[in-house]
Amino acid sequence: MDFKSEFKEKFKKAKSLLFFTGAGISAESGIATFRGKDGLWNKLKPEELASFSAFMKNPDMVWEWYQYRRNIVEGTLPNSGHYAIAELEKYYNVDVVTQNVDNLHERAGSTKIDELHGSIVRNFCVDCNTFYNHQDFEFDNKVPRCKKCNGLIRPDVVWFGENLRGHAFPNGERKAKECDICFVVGTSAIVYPAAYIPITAKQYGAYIVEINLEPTELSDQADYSIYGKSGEILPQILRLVNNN
Ligand code: BV8
Ligand code: ZN
Repeated sequence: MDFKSEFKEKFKKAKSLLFFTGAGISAESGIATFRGKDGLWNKLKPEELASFSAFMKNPDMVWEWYQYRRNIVEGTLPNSGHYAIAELEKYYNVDVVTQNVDNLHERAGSTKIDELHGSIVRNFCVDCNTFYNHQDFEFDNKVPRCKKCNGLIRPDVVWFGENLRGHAFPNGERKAKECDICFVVGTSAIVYPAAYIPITAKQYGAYIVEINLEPTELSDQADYSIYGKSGEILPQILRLVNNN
């Protein structure tokens, strides 16, 4: 693939890269996206599953949906897009700010990751906040109870209507202000406040490169939109380093 010379110039001079990723970067690993044609949410509305009220109304149903997704995630591997981002750490300061909860960036070897929407591999008790991982007990399709207080255990993901937890979002904003190039990979860029990340990067002078199959809400903010599969495009961007 021949990239436009303006991008090649910026890429050569850059010191700090930010990768803002969404479900599309994991599509080639076999994990369905949310809003695509076979999207996870086509069948059910997000509010029916990814919200605290849905969980409290029907904990077993929401737990079972996450178990289903956990099993898919456990059966998949990072793809060449995740690995290319991890490999770029050898040549640049690379930060990953992801909306994904599938842990694939970490499994591909990226070392600086902010998970804006949490992670499907962690769980915690809604009453006493005790954390539980897979190793702690055998998960089945019924919502588990906390060993300490018998409270309901939920996945450590951010649901609709919930504030983002921890330092992920402030960290992501700080990195957006400092990066030279912000790659926006595989996201429809409609979920907020996550979608503010590339907008902040743009406001602070970063060069915005969108990698997606099609135009998105963010496309008019992008300096360069590269259409295609991220699993094919990112390794070609990595190869630019060796040609520099
Ligand atoms: C909150 C975790 C404060 C659970 C998810 C403005 C400001 C603040 C809030 C809002 C606002 N406007 C609206 C809101 C409310 C809401 C929101 O954003 N709603 C949207 C739908 C309009 N936001 C919230 O509720 C957030 N909390 O704001 O707190 C607050 C508090 C109280 C009351 C009000 C506000 C919390 C949002 C977090 C929700 N949790 N996930 C779980 O995963 O189960 S969101 C979910 O969507 C996932 O995290 C996912 O990552 C995220 C974004 O989706 P994408 O990753 O972009 O995936 P999608 O399928 O949409 O797109 C995939 C893309 O990839 C496509 O473009 C496709 O073309 C492309 N693609 C496919 N294959 C490939 C590819 N590209 C390249 N290569 C390929 N091979
Ligand atoms: Zn508890």
